[in-house]
Amino acid sequence: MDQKLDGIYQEVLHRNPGEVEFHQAVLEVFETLGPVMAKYPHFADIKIIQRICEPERQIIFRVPWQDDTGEIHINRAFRVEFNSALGPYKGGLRFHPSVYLGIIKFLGFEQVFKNALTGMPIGGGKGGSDFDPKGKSDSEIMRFCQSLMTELYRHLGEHTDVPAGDIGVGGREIGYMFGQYKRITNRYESGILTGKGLEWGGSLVRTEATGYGAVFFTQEMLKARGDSLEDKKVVVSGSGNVAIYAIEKAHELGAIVIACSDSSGIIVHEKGIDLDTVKRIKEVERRRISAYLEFHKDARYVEGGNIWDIPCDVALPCATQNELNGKDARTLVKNGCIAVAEGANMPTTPEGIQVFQDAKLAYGPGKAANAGGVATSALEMQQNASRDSWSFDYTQVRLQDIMINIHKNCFETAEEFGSPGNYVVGANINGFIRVARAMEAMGLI
Ligand code: NDP
Ligand code: 2IT
Repeated sequence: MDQKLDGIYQEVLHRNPGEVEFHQAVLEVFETLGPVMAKYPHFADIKIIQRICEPERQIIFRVPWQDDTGEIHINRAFRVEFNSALGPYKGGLRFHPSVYLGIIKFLGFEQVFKNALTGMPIGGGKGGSDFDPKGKSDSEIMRFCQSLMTELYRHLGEHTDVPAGDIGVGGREIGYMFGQYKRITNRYESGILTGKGLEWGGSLVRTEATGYGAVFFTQEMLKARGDSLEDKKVVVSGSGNVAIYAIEKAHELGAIVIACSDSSGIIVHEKGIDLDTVKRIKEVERRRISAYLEFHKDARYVEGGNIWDIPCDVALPCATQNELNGKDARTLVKNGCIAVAEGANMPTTPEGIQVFQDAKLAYGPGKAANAGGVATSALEMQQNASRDSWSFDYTQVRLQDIMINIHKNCFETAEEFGSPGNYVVGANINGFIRVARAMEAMGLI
């Protein structure tokens, strides 16, 4: 790594002790910024990198709530408003017991560059709570969301900070939070959250956008190599929002998805995952993926299995951070995998990324490959601002155009900076330069 960058990285480690995921996300970006420092030395003079690594604002608050038996619980919630050089803070809320400041900061940091890559007027932020939604009743989820919003509302605004969903936060939770915001403020401000229901300010295609976008990005990577998704065997980790719609689009484009998973185990169905079954189990009944066997006797369930052991042409990690390590990457390469696109945020460990790059397979990092979700959130904000709602087809075409553009920008930036075919370099540098230029123009902020 460039010596100046290494010094800044040491400072980041010192200022943010114990936040290992944040360190990992920063290091991955720094490892690609050398050529930028050489080309634009004045960015170092005005300390753009140090500023980008320090969130503009970090909010941590208590969320007390009562379960159905009347017992009181206390959770901790976060909103890290990372960078607003390009627009209001934008990024999801995650409810998962593993959430702590280091996770939210890694996600917020990634979000800054991802949002810049979309070319849309959105800054970067992220939030969430260590609340575990698993096994909770609807009323418990509602009371938790209401309690969280009772503090969060004062930090939001269509021109200030606009959250959305992430792990454990979908349409149901966004509804409860929007209702509480409206009640507290006595204002119907559609623009303060995205991922809303279609009847009350949501956008068509937002639910599908991250998964669809990741597959559009895969299609572009394959196209650049004279290939396509037609008849490709695909493996998708997870079975949540991103995974489900990645499976849907992959099937639409002629691929066959043979496996998906949740944190308990994996389902392998060689004749193709039946998506209606997955939607029913996950979106309606909120059960474990093992229930798939009740509907398809010819499928296989492996409790605690490793999905990356299943031979495939294309792998789409759509579950969580660091779910694919160096050993998994070597297995995929050995089994003939030609493309990996990250629907999840930072799912591949640094060692895994190195294996993919050494093997020269098409590897699309999350910042680029999963940007379709937040981009469609920005389309929802546009519709809200103009009190309009667009058709499914029109919105999907906008999403696809955005993904084609992100791919093109990453591809060309990688070539310009001497690493052809390296989408990590392309995404990091392209996103970084957009944010850095805006910060430079705005003076010392
Ligand atoms: P969901 O909560 O809908 O689904 C998450 C899925 O990942 C579930 O199947 C879950 O299984 C699995 N999972 C979560 N944690 C683990 C773990 N520790 N080990 C194994 N599996 C796990 O979330 P999303 O689909 O929305 O998010 C998935 C990923 O995509 C995340 O990385 C998120 O940050 C990223 N992302 C999401 C966007 C969005 O628009 N929703 C946009 C861009 C990125 P289980 O139910 O067993 O926990
Ligand atoms: O990681 C992400 O990009 C998201 N969870 C979606 C953020 C958003 O504001 O739509």
